[in-house]
Amino acid sequence: FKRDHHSVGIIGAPFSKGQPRGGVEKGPNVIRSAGLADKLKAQGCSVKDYGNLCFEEVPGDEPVGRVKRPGAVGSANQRLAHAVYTAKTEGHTPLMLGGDHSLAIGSIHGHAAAIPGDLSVVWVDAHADINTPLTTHTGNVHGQSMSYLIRELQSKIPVIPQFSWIKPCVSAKDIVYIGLRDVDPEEHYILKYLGIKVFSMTEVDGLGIARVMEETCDYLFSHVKKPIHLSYDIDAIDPSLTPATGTPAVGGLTYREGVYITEHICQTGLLSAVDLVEVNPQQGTTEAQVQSTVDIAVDVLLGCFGRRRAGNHPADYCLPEP
Ligand code: 6HN
Ligand code: MN
Ligand code: MN
Ligand code: MN
Repeated sequence: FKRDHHSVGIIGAPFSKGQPRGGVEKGPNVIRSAGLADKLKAQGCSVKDYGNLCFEEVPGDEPVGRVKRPGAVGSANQRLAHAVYTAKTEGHTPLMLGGDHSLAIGSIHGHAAAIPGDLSVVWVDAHADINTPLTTHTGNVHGQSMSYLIRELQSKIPVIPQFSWIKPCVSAKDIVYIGLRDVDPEEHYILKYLGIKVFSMTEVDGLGIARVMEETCDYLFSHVKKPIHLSYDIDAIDPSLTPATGTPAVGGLTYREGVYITEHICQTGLLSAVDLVEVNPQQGTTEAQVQSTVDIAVDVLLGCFGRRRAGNHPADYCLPEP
């Protein structure tokens, strides 16, 4: 059992153009305002906040095929990849606060570039986000992120000039999905075709979250233990708890399951970078809905970085003497 002390490198990515709804660019600031950095420090982490990235306007950003906003999505992710690479190289565990889930392209790309070997990806989401530019129905890149990163899928990806900097850097066998329940037919085919490991909500129901996490780690660690990239879409949690998100799907993870995933991954000692995406304060209908979504996002992140529900104390704590 390892208890590692992370130095967390927070990177705000206020980007929304991987999908059509405004508001998700406010995610980084609402999550910070809930006290994330102080809470991480209180549980023994060091924190470096790199602030929010600035993303440029891309004029005349016409679709390429079905893919919407390729210029904005391409350049934002290229910038993010550099920021994650820098944070990782400076010795921090990058924590990317989105923004929409198209940002996983840059985050995973920058992470992969900063480590010597391959990484593994744990993707916690209601959705698989694995449409190719040719299978997508919506054209939204947040539903396609993984397709650009998986080596085995590249023969199916047409050229998009704005994405030409992306080098596929993840093997299909190094990916585990948890929480799926809203998967397009073409995505379902891709998951089977590539033999990707999936724990949908059916497996969470059947096995329980403890076995799901045990099997996730057995699967990922069966060869070499690779650093883990955790990409956590807040819509993995049930929308009764986290309603302030753009593409809610009924029948999601409970609070306890959502936090258990992070506690378990933390204790592997292999967590190497984290994304927390799709918190959209404008999608909540009441202030309480927004607060609940943000508070749960913070608890998920505290779980990633050492918080345990059994209680916590500093390693150097001494009982006061009478
Ligand atoms: N997300 N499968 C749908 C699409 O547009 O391709 C939904 C994607 C949701 C993406 O939640 O990050
Ligand atoms: Mn997603
Ligand atoms: Mn590498
Ligand atoms: Mn999702």
